[in-house]
Amino acid sequence: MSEFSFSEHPHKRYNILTGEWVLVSPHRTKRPWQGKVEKPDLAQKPSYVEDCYLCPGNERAGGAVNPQYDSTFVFQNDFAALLEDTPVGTFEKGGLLKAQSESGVCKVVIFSPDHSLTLPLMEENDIKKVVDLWQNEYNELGAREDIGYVQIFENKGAVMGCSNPHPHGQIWAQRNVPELPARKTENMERYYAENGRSILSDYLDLELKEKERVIFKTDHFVALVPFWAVWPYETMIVSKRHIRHIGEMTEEEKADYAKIIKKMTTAFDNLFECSFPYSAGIHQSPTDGQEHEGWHFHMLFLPPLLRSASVKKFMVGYEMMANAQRDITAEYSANRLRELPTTHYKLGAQAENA
Ligand code: H2U
Repeated sequence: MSEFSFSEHPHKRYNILTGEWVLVSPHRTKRPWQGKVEKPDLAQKPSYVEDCYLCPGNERAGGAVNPQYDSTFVFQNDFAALLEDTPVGTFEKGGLLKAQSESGVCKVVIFSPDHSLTLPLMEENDIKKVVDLWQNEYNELGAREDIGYVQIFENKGAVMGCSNPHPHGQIWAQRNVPELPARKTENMERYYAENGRSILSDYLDLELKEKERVIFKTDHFVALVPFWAVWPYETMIVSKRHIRHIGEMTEEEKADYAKIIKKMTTAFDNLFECSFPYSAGIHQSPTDGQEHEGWHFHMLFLPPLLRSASVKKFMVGYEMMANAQRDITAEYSANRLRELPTTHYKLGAQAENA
């Protein structure tokens, strides 16, 4: 029998942040693929849509009217999943039925007044304003006694359940630290206690030496496909400096963060020449009053597409019953994303037609 090679043989990879495994089956990528490849999406969307509940000056579903905002705009979600005035309480029966009350604040963050834009099509300066807003919200919500964790995220594309193409994201801030960030807290802090260094600083050093999973670097950030990625083109943006949360970012770092967000989302759109759907979110230290010295800021992009603008990966069957699984390796995905043009395909087409 030949020697084990993770580019050839089925294997499991370990996620050092969550403690979960993913099954990788690289040999399956040798299956023939003659599926469809769509024409590039070159449709020009309007900048303002009369019945869009997020456009400036329009009425929202709950009856409130948006101001004539000209940059970013944040408001309390009219259909919030968490409510501020929920009393603290627990429920327990025979150790078998357990419940705990949860309170919090849900907000909607509009990235731009222009309905036709998405992050990759926005100017870096305007993405920086979104980053500024995220920083303010993290600082303000996180300072509250009743908020232990602030989750900033974006659902993009109908396939991800996004309700409206107007560029926007959300913030859910709550009393207790939710599942995934809680698991990351445990693993990051154990590593820090044992090694005196952030686990992601050490991981980044290793990835920068190995190079094969790094997509690109800017002055202060690195974009890479994590060794343990589950989604075909899952990527992570990690700060080079060990910062625990967005509140610690300097002006220069925020501008650079906007730059790498634009680069990353442009590469995504260019991959299948479509507005690339994903769920993206920031993982950072809880705001529960503890120091969290081991926490290291990072952002995750979890896109569902696999082979084209419409062929997505399904997390079904074995994945639902047993374990996450992928075919193409993280190294293959990083290589594809790295080699894409740096100009957005739509902007390239505009330049050609000019
Ligand atoms: P998505 O990011 O998944 O598209 O969700 C948009 C949010 O906007 C959703 O949580 C809220 C919905 O409750 N919303 C309002 O707060 N006001 C509205 O007028 C419509 C949608």
